[in-house]
Amino acid sequence: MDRTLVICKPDAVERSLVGEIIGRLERKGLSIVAAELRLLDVDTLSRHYEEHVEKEFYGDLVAFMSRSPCMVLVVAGPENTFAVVRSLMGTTNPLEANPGTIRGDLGLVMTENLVHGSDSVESAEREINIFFPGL
Ligand code: 3AN
Repeated sequence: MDRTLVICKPDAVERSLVGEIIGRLERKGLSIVAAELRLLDVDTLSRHYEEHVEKEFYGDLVAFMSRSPCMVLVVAGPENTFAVVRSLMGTTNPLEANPGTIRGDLGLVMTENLVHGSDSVESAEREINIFFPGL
């Protein structure tokens, strides 16, 4: 089994799309192995988004991600499960994401793009350790 971190972002929780997103992951055949509705703090977000801390959009990203709770998930499946989740998510900008993907079907705004998925096996283990240490 391989595993990856998925975050249903505040916009997804506010819009009651968590069930829709988890349903898509489950219908694909992936398993939910941990889940918690959690209000993320600035310190946790700075660890999670360490590669973006210097970017000009970082302040807006943190303000958005901490404005209301996220549903944080660990998802398990076959080798390279991170890549399966990323293909279900669609590209970062929902305006460019393909129909059939979570972002392509459900999103319209760059920052408010509904979902996060780890971008490599290494990122997945690093991020799972931030949100679910010891899992
Ligand atoms: P992804 O979530 O597709 O892996 P990343 O890791 O490049 O994308 O970016 C993390 C988050 O930062 C994105 N989900 C998006 O909300 C935000 N973001 C990325 N690039 C930009 C940008 N150029 N302008 C505004 N927000 C951005």
